[in-house]
Amino acid sequence: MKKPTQLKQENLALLADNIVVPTYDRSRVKAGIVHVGVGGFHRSHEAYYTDALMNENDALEWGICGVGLREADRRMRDTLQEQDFLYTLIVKHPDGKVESRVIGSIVDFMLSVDDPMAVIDKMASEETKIVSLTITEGGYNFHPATGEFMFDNPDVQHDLENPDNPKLVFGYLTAALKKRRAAGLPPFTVQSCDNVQHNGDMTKKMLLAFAGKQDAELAEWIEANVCFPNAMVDRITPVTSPADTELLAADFGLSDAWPCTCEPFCQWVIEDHFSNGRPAWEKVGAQFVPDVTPYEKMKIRLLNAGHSVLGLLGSIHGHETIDGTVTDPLFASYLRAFMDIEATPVLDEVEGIDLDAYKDSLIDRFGNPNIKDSLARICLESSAKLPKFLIATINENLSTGGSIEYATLVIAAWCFYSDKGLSRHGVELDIVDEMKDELHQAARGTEADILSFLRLEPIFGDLAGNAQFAARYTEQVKALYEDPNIARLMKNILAGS
Ligand code: CS2
Repeated sequence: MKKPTQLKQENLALLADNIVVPTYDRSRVKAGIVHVGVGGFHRSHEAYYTDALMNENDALEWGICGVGLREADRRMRDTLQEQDFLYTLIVKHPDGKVESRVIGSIVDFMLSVDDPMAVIDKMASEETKIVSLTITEGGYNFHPATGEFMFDNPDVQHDLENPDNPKLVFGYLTAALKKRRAAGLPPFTVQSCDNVQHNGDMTKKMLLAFAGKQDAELAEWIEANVCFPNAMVDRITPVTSPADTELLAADFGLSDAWPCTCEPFCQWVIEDHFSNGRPAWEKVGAQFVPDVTPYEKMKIRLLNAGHSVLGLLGSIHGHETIDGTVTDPLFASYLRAFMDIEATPVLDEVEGIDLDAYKDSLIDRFGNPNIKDSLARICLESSAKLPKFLIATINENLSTGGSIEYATLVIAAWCFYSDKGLSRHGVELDIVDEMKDELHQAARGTEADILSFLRLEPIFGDLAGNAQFAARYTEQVKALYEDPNIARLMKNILAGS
């Protein structure tokens, strides 16, 4: 095999014809966007849309400066820096077709752990018009059950005491907005791209809580002047595997140390509400709407919850990937029944969207055999995800008298998973969760107190006190602990409805 070409700006012209490359002059790109949290999701989504826009229109003022707030972001920064901030997006179709395009919209990357003031100054500079975020559900620091900002987080205490050297995003946004205000500059838009319902409103609420503790007047100014558009973002993006790097080298003659793989489907629905201008993302497929609520609820309660249903039940059964799980007919039927019987009745109507077609499309997307999305990725940080993805649906069904069977088994499975950390075959599961220890402790108490897991109030609120839920949960947990044959329990539920 010919030695693959190293991904670098100077080599773009040498790349094979089967790779799409940026056609704009990257040396003229200005970073109008500062993005916090450059992971797979940002690279397959916002950075992709922005690159497409720059390729088609001359929108060169909308380049992206990546920011990493954690030491763990160093590897991404170093890798991208080595490649002139270029990377390859590998789009894998269900029929085996693979499209590769080099994305050029990221033009810089800063690590706050190296120089916090430099990041604050960058956000505060006139060139910056938008600060966008993919900081994961847990990054918003809201109490899962009450939705309030958690001031008892030690990092928050640190940030309140060290406004020039913060750790969390709210410290950075506050310091940068303060500088802009003092300099007479218009504020930037704060644009969340995470799977949090009303992600803009939530970001605003959290930022105002934090900023208000530091400077009440500044908080008032933020409230009156900064826009926080809500948005629904969607593209399945598995963790990059060594096979992706090898595929690029073998089939495209390209050496990229950290490409990004994703499905062909891509959707971004945004409320058109910006403080300081925005890219014309609608020219490359984004939808601007007055109210994103019905779209985001539909996505979070069907796609993300559906992932968690497959992730937790599938892990115990011994499946490893989403496609492997959803092509198992029992899991596909269970997922569909969960979506139809429990999730759909508590959704709002989405004008112009056929929910049945949407659910069919989800099953197809999950089944894409070339997207090897691991159940470990899906179950990652379940404590930050399930309250909004699944527990909200349970609570709504409890209050309307709807079915709770399907979702309750997922909670019972989560207890077993957190307690034992094993599949039904005794294979160890790779659990990554900020609350892993608390989850494990609570789940371990199950044999002595069957509702022990549910007593994790920040996650479950007062579900343990709901007699109907507690009764169903008790039966399912007992059955699962007696025999972790999750398929048998799933079949029983399906047979009962
Ligand atoms: C997944 C999401 O990890 C999860 O919770 O459901 O990462 C999902 O793949 C994306 O939201 C798709 O848009």
